[in-house]
Amino acid sequence: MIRVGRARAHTNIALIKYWGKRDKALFLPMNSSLSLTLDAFYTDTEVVFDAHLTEDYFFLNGQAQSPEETSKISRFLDLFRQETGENRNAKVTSYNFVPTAAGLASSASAFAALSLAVSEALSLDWDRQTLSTFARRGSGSSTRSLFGGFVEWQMGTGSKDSYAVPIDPADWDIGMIVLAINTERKSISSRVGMDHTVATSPFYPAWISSAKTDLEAIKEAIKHKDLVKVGQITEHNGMKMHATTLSADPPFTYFEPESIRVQGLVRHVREELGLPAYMTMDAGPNVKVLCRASDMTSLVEALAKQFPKEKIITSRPGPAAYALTEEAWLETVAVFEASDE
Ligand code: 2P0
Repeated sequence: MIRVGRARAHTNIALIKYWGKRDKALFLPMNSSLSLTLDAFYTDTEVVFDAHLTEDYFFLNGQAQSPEETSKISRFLDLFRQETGENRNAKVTSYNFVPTAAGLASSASAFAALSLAVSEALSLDWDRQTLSTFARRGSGSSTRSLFGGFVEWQMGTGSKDSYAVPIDPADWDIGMIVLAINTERKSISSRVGMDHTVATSPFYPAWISSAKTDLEAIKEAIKHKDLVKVGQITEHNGMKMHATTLSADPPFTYFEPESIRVQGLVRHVREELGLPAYMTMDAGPNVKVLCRASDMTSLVEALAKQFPKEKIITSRPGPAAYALTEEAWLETVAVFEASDE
C-alpha cells in the first residue's frame, strides 16, 4: 500500500528578521520574527510512502538529488516517522517556482510544502501550529511559510511552543518588489552566518533587544494598516541585522557593491516619487522593497531607469500553504516541464 500527499507552500520575506539560534539541534530562535508570505514564489511537493522502497528518494526540479541532499530529507522525514510510527521509506518530488533570476532561497517554502505533504499523506490531524514546529526542524523560516499574509514566528519557551501564527491576511494594498542582483560569489549560508554572529558580535545583545521592540511596533503598525510605519520599521530592522554581521569577528557582509548602489536607488526613487517604498535584505545580495501594490507599476518604471527591468520581479502577498489535488499536481509537473525546455 502506498500513501500519497501533495502540497504547495509560498516563500516568505522577513520584515523582522530571524537571526540566531538558542538551540541549533531544535532550531529554536534567539528572537521572534515576522514575515510577509509572497504570492509569486512557491514550492510544490509530492511525498509517496511506499513499502516497496528500500531507501528514501529525493527529486528536485526533475533531478535526482545527491546522497547528501537526500539524507537531509531523510532525517527530516524521520521526525515524522518517529512521531507517528510510520516505517515506510518515501519518494519526495519537489518543484521550485522561484524565477531563477530572483536568486531567492527556497528552504522556507521547501520545508513548509514537505511538512504539509507529509501531513496529507499520513492523514495527520495536527493543527498548523504543531505542523510548524516540525517544519521548523528543517529550516527555521519555513515555520512562517505554512501561513499567508503577515506571520509571526513566536520564539516560544521550548520546542512545542516555538511556532508561527498568522497576524493579518495582508489583504490590503501591499506589494513587494524584488531587485535581483546576481553574483558569482557564493555567500555564507544564513545558518553559518547567524551562528558566527551570535558567537562573536559584541552588538548581538543590542540586536536582540532591538528586535523585540521592533516586533511590538510593527504589529501595532500592521493593526492600523500603517504601511509607512511598517516600511520604516522593516528597513531599520534589516539594516540592524546586517550591522551584526559587520561587527562579527572576523567581520563579513552579504552586501555587494551593487546592493549598496540599489539601496541608494530605492531611497532616490522613494524621495523622487514621494511614495512609500522601503527596502530589506536577507542572507544574500538581493534587495526587496515593501510598497503599496497600487504603486508597483510606477515604482518599477522608475527603478528600471537604473536597473535591468528583467531582474525586477513583483509580488503580492501570498496565501497559506495548501494541499494539492492529483490533478493540480499533474498540472504542476506539466508547467515545470514546459518552462524547463
Ligand atoms: C529570516 N533568514 O528571518 C532570516 C533573515 C535570513 C536572513 O531565515 O538555519 O534558512 O535553516 O533555520 O531559515 C534564513 O534562515 O535558516 C532566514 P535555518 P533559514 O528570513
